[in-house]
Amino acid sequence: MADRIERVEVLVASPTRNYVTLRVTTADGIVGLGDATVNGRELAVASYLRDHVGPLLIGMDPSRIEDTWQYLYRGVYWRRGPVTMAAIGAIDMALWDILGKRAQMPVYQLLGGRVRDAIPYYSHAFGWDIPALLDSVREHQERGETYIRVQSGVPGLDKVYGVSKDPNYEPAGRGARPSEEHFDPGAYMRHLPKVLTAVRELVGPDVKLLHDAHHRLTPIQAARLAKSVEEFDLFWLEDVTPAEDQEAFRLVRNASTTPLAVGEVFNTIWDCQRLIEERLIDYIRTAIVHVGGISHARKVFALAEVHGVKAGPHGPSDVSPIALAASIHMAAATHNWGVQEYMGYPAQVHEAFPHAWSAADGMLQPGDAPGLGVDLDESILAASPYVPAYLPTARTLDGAVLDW
Ligand code: EZ4
Ligand code: CO
Repeated sequence: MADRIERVEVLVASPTRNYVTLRVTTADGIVGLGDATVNGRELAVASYLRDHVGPLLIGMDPSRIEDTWQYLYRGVYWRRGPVTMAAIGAIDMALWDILGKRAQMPVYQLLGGRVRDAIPYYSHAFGWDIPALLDSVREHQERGETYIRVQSGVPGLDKVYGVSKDPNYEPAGRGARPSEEHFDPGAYMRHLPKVLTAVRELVGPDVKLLHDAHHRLTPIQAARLAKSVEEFDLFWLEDVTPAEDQEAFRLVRNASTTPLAVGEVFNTIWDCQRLIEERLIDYIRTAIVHVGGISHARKVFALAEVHGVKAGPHGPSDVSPIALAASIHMAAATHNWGVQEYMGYPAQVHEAFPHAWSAADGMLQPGDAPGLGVDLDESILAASPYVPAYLPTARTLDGAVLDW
C-alpha cells in the first residue's frame, strides 16, 4: 500500500537569523524537510502552511509530487507570489526528500544523476573602500574560490547594499521596523568602474568576477552601467534594473555584451518567460524555495536550456541549508548550470541543520545521503525563537522610495 502523509509541522526559529522549516512525516515514519523562508515575511508563510495547506496534505500519498504541486497551485485558485510559492516550494522539497529516503537515493540521482563532478560556487567579497575590498578578494582567493562577487562602498554614502560593518554580511536587521538607507545611483555608477579596474588588476584575467546592482537603476542607467563595465569582463552583472519590466532588459542587452543575471525575486516561470525566450539574460537566478520547489525550478531551467540561458540560483543566508541542498542536488543533475551562489552560514546555522552537502575549494558537493541529506537539531531551534527582522528600505537622496 502507498505511504500516507501523517503529520505536517512548521518550525519557525532564529539561529542567528529567521528560518521557516517544514517537516512532513509519513505513516511509515519517513521524515521530509523543506525550507519556506521568505526574508522579512516569515510568519505569513508559516501561517499559510500551518493554517491552510498542512491540513490538506494529511492522508495524501507523498510520492505524488507533481500532482500535489498542481493541486496546491491550480487547485486553490489564488496563485503566484512569494508567500504561496515558498509554501509550495517547501512541500515540494519535503516530498522529494521523502522519495529519496524511501528509494535510499540522493535526490540528484532521482533527477537523472550527475552531469558534473563538482559545482562551482561564488561567495561575497566586500569592502567600504577599494583597499578593504582587495583584502577581502584575496581572502576568497586563499580559500580556493575562483568565482567572486565584489561589492564596495560608494564615496559619500554611509550605507550601501552588499557592504557590511560586520564580517558576516546579513542584509536583514533585527527590529520592529526596517532600517532606511539613502542611495545615489549617479555616484554609484561613476564609482563602480574604478572599483572593477582595481579588482581586475589584482586578480588577473582568469578569476570570474560578479557584481550585484540590486535593482537600483532605471533601464537607461542600467544600459549605461552594463556598457561602462564591459572591459572588465564580468562573469555576470546581477539585477541591474527591476525585472518586472522584462522588456527593459532589451535596452540593456542592445547596449552591451556584459552577461546579465536576474530573477532572485521571481516566483514562477511566467515571471521570466520573456526574458528567457527572447534571450534577454544569460543567467536565471530563481531560488528553489521561492520558485515553488524542485518541480517548478526544473521547468524554469529546462525552458532556459533551450534558449541558451543557464541557472545561477540565489544562495544567500536567508535560503536555509535545506533549500541550498535542493539547489546543489539540482546543480549536480542539470546541464545548463552556471554557478551557485553560496554566501555561507554562521556556525550555529550549520549546527541547527546538519547536512551532507559540503563546500570546499570553491566547489560544492551534494554528498551521498538519501534524499536531500539535511537534518534538524531541534534543541538549537527551540532555543532560538523567532525575532522580527526586516530587509532595509532604500530612498534616493530626495527621499523617494527606491527599489532595495
Ligand atoms: O538581497 O538575500 O544576491 N544576493 C542578494 C541578497 C538578497 C537577500 C534578500 O533576502 O541579492 O543579498
Ligand atoms: Co542578488
